[in-house]
Amino acid sequence: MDFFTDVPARVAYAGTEPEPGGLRYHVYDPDRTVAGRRMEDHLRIAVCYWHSFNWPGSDIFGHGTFDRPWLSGIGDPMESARAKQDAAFEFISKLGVPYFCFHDVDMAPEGGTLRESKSNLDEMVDRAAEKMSVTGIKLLWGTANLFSHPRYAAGAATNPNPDVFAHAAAQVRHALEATHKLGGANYVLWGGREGYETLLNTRMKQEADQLARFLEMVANHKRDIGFTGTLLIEPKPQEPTKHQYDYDCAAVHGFLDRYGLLGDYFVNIEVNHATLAGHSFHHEVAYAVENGIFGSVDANRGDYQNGWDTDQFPNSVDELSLAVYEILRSGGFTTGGFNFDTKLRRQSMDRSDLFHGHIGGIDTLAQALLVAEALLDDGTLESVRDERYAGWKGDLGRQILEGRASLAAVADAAVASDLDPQPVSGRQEWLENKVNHVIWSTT
Ligand code: XLS
Ligand code: NI
Ligand code: NI
Repeated sequence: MDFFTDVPARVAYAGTEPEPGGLRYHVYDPDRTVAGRRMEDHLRIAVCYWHSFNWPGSDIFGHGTFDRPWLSGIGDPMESARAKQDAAFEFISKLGVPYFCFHDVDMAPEGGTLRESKSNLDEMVDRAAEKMSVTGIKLLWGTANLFSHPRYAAGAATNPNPDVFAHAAAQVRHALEATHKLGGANYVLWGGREGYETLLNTRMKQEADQLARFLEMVANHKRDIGFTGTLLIEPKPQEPTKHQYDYDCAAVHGFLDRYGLLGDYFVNIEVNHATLAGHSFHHEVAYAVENGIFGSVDANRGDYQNGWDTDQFPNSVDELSLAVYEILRSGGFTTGGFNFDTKLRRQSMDRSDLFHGHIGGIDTLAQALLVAEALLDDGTLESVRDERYAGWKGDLGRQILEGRASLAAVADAAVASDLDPQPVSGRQEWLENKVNHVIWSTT
């Protein structure tokens, strides 16, 4: 069944052709070469199943507003799931992007038992595999929803009840195997309720031990089944819980290090989660890249006046360019990509609004990629950093970093030579101007 009949078979690149704002890309040109790779291969764009096809536009104060016929009135839950899958693949294929992402419960309805849920998912995964082979659409990542059902109200792996842990294990095992079957490039774990509502009833260390054990089991199972994709943890500081353990990249990094899981897990950084944690997206990407845990990105942004996860489509080149620059200078994505974990606003109720949201977000990312390439070619940021830290390549710097100097030795030498280092300018405004000039002149 076709659902987006007003939209051409493929949203095309129209360059600088007039009529911006139509169903055309104005920057995203999949075949254009940027820093030695096709634009499509750099950005590795994915559409998400949940907000785009499984969400009716409801919020905590009101019902769904969207025109989504596959969500209502099409037969039994499996019949609806099939219609939803038709809509999803029609949309992604018309949008012309290479990937999608899903949770188990987005793709197939939960059954009355684990066994029934598994058989529903198996059927829908086989159907998805067929659609993927016909359309060429690939899976960026799969995941399990361990946060919607009331059984997970007190967490999944961090639940005080080990039966809930075991239920989550069954769900993740199956979602991981489904991801493997569909040739997924990654598998994501977002710990939506792996946190607490109140410390009055919570043992943090006990819960962290449980979570680490869970992650270790998942990594072992990945090896057992021969899944070669990357396991990703998606940090978020809070919402729905008051406090989420995977607070930000630094907290996840520390956790992985503490439990011997470094190398098994990387991070999926969401722009909106970075800002909720009080960081910039640029900060989170730079932290992950420099510490060797960078994996993938959820490109949805927040709203500066709202303190929750509004999941909006990215629309600021200025904000994204520096983060994309960090990704590009580190060699770009390996298995990761830009997933649109994005929600339309509740008043954007037409089916075509889903296209406009994605088209604008994808063009924004494409423009940020061009700016990142220009910043790399320009080289100023790199040479300024090199110069700023040059002292650490000298004798004193090397002795300190290589652990060959004691505090007393360094102190004695400083006193003996009457050391009197002079402060130098960090040139922040000059650098900011430089970045702006590159942004303004990039086409
Ligand atoms: C919620 C998260 C979620 C994950 C996948 O805030 O972003 O959508 O990406 O479970
Ligand atoms: Ni996300
Ligand atoms: Ni989110």
